[in-house]
Amino acid sequence: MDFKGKKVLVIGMAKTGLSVASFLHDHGAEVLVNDIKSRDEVFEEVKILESMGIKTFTGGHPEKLLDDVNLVIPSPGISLNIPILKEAKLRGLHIISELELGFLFSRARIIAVTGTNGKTTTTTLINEILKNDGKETVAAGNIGVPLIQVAESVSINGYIVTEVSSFQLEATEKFKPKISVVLNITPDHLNRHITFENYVLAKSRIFENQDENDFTVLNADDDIVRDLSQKTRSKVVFFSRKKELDDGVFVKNDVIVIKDKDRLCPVCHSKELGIKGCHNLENALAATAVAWLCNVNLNSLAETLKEFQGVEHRLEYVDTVAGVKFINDSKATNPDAAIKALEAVEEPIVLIAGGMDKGVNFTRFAQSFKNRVKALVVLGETASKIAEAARENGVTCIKEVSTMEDAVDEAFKRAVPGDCVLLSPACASWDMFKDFEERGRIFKKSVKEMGRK
Ligand code: UMA
Repeated sequence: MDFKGKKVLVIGMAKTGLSVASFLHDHGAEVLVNDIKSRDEVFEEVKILESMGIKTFTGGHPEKLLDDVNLVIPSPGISLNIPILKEAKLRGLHIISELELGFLFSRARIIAVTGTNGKTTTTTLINEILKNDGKETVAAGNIGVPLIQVAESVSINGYIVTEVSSFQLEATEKFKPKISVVLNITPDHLNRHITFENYVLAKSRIFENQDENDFTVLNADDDIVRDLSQKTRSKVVFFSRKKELDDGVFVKNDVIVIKDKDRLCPVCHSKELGIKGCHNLENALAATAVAWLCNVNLNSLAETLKEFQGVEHRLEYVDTVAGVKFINDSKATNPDAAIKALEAVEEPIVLIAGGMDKGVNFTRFAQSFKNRVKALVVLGETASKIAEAARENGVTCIKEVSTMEDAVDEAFKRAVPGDCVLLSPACASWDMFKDFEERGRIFKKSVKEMGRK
């Protein structure tokens, strides 16, 4: 792609928009960055862009911005159905995601990881495994570092382990990872994709362009993911936590094994994994499958699987105050992720949940409270929805609050030594916080301050 003399409209002025704009500007394009927020709200971003000589337009998405434009790159958080993007489609303009742009400029082998839950943990773990085996590798994508930011920096012999979301996959064309991974698919982001089928279709785009020289790693225990094997042209490698496979990665007598035709290679004991819980075992199995495809030394792989302790905001231990353990699982932005957290915690739980309403149902979430959640503190747009589902499932101790600081105080009041206060919201954070990282940081700060008191 030659950008000299080309006019590009970048929509969204946050992480993605800033990276894309600066990349395209450096490659000779005339760039205009547009955001729905007012100039005051994106003051810092405007300052950065204008200091580079990049034009900005804030406070709306007027269609006149499309005039003379050659390419449109919306940020992942922006629906392709907003009027300006519908108009761009009508005008036949080229619309691609940042993921596509990053792919087009990468020379390295791309390992792409998607799924409703576990993406960030698995992406980070694969990157650690490859790094500890002496390979050139970088983690990027939905994890928080736009692919375009690292695309040109990794050599043809290296790897870019990319976390990809359904949002990013919606506007891809040629995106073709060497290895794609689909961990699990359960309902999420239905406010954007409208139906579960659309969500599955968006996820399936991860292997759309792969061929028989590429690999797709799939979870054999997830019916929807397993059936995707019929839709990919690449070689499928299954992993399973529940059953032995003819070929692939699974658990036999509590040992993680790789089965390659008649050869059975033990990797390490599943209880030795640094990350805990059934969902994390699945993440480790997926990472093992990728390591196998990348010819990682088995001793080095086992060492990393044992050492890796997980990532911030995912079942992250914060502190123990007066015998009460606090765990930050702010990344649980959907019910399924929060259910997995509830399963992983062994102590009686005082749960803090609630956040932005994405249109999902909380019945299954509330059913999973049985024998686990002794008290519930709710906040955010979904507070009463979750409280109602919990009441219908026999939870009587429920408190509604309006700040995270109050949530921590009220949860602590309802806990006794030996309990665990778990922040696992089951919802996105954008109703009250900038992102799930900010929500997790405020939770941790409140816990520390309460501990000091
Ligand atoms: N905006 C508009 N018009 C709109 C909507 C939004 O102009 O109609 C503007 C907002 O005002 C804001 C900007 O768009 O200024 C935000 O864009 P964005 O939401 O794409 O945010 P980025 O900071 O660019 O972050 C994105 C991903 N965000 C989303 O997909 C929502 C980040 O994933 C990702 O880390 C980052 O790119 C780098 O790749 C976050 C996420 O929550 C972690 N992802 C979802 C998830 O994991 O469930 C998919």
